[in-house]
Amino acid sequence: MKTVLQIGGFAPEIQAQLDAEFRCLDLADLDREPGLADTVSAIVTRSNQEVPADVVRRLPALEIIATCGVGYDLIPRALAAERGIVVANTPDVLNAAVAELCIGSLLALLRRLPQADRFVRDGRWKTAAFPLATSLAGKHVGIVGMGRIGKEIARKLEMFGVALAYHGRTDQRLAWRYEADLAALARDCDILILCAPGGADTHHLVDARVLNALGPHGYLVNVARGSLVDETALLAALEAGGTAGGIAGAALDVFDNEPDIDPRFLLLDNVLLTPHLGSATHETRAAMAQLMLDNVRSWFRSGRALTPVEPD
Ligand code: 8YV
Repeated sequence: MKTVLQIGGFAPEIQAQLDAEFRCLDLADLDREPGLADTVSAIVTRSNQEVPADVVRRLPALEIIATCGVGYDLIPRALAAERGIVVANTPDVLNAAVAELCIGSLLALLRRLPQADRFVRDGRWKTAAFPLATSLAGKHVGIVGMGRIGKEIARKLEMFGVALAYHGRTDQRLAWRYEADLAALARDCDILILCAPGGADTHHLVDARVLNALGPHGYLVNVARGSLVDETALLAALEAGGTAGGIAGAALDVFDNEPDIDPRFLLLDNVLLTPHLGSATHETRAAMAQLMLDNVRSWFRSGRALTPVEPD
């Protein structure tokens, strides 16, 4: 029976399969009995859990790191590549769920649905009309990161009668306009949606310059990683709101230092805050965990993972 180091928890039905097929250890087991580290041939984890490089270095027999999630920014991939350790994620099975969360949050932000719900619950409808909001139809939407999830969002957004453009590392020659300059894209659009991978290459991709280009009538949606945005600049832009140097609002599903987000966000009425819900549906998380399991099984059976992360 292969030995697997588990970093992070899984639903009971997935844990039962792991326990039935592998000897599952956690980091406390390694600390308690260091010799066990030599037996570990796989790590199973979640995209929001860090896989520390020093843990990987303690595992001489490690062959695969399989994460439940599409993001792999918390996995030491350079070290894994040096050691010939394959990294496998769970792409595609969560595209629809993240796209739904993105568009649902965007609509809630533009039409101010949380505020409208509170308006009714507080009885204010009896004496006043809720203020007019902003339509999505006819707006110019810029998508940052036209990968699998970005394409799913674009395809769904086309039904809302928007003009789409995108920014990313390369022009993929798609039906939508490519903009190589992110600030130029921000300047040209009403809504900027972030769905690029996290990591060093995208750290603070959206900074004060990009936010200023988006402008006081612009909206930001982040369903990617908090690290894509300079949060100090974002807070300043949100606090300025519809005035010079500000942005009109943001829908944020990801943050620096989750779940201990900057308390300044809690004081803002022009922000929709969600707790990293992108893939958080029963169906999607079951499919992700199953694919993570199948990656490990496939590796041990055939020496190939089903969905390895392609080298940069
Ligand atoms: C969460 C995600 O990480 O897939 C990703 O990269 O950000 C989300 O799915 C979730 O915790 C994955 O288990």
